[in-house]
Amino acid sequence: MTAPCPPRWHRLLLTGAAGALGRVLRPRLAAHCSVLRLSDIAPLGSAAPGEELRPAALEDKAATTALLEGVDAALHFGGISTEQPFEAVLPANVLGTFHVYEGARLHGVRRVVFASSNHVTGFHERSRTVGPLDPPRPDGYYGISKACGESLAQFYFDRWGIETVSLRIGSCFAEPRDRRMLATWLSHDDLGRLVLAALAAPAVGHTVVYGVGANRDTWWDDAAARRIGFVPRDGSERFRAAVEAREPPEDPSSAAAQRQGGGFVALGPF
Ligand code: NAI
Ligand code: 15L
Repeated sequence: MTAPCPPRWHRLLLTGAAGALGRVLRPRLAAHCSVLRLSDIAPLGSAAPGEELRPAALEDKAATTALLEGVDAALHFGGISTEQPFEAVLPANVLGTFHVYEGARLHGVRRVVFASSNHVTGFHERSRTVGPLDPPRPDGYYGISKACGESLAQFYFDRWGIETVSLRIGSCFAEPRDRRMLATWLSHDDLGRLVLAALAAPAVGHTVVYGVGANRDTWWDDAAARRIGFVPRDGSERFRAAVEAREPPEDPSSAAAQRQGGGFVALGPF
């Protein structure tokens, strides 16, 4: 009988662990670390063997910086995940991400995987293929907050040598929910593979990658994702017939249909 491989990391931190993607990652990370430290402001359930529950609000600097003590790497998935007034987004996403990086600096953590978003570039036209080197064109306050998070990641690498892979995740759901998501969808299993690649890739500095599946149509350059070793296995095509039967065609004259961010580009004012 082959002995199981020892886990690659001793302790990993996952913020946003009670959220949709946190719940996807929690079981997928278990085999890869001896201790999985889980944090959120929402209830985390009970700890499984090898799990540490550490509730914290990202706005709370002392509590959030303390989360980083003794961890090998942090997966920062906590925060506001939808378009909301800037007054709501700013403390959770900008101050909160600053606190995660300060914790990394104070406690010598060398690697962060940051859940950024495709909404950093959501105002680009769908007719373009956009890559990490193209200018950000956030499609709202949420996208602006993720662009700030990426700037924090770049600064903490340039100033302190803390490496980050910023994941501009497309639409990570069990299935694509609308016609736009046929191009932006990322399966839960591919998210797990992407996060493990981002943790393990050597010498990433600050690397920005789009997190998108093997979909027929795409608006994003996937070369950087391939460079960190991520190759998606799931594509949206098997859902196309059902999505197109269920969802009316987008109005081609609308901004939402023309821009990559979809409906986010037309939300507000709040
Ligand atoms: P979610 O909203 O389900 O989970 C976010 C979690 O963060 C929640 O459990 C919430 O309680 C926690 N949180 C919110 N404010 C907080 C605060 N002030 N302090 C501590 N915890 C706080 O979102 P989801 O879908 O799980 O997304 C996870 C991350 O991935 C988010 O950062 C989101 O912006 C990003 N993302 C998700 C995409 C998706 O398709 N699900 C696409 C692109 C990015
Ligand atoms: C995101 O950034 C959101 O967190 C998620 O809920 C989806 O709206 C996704 O983008 C998307 O663009 O579909």
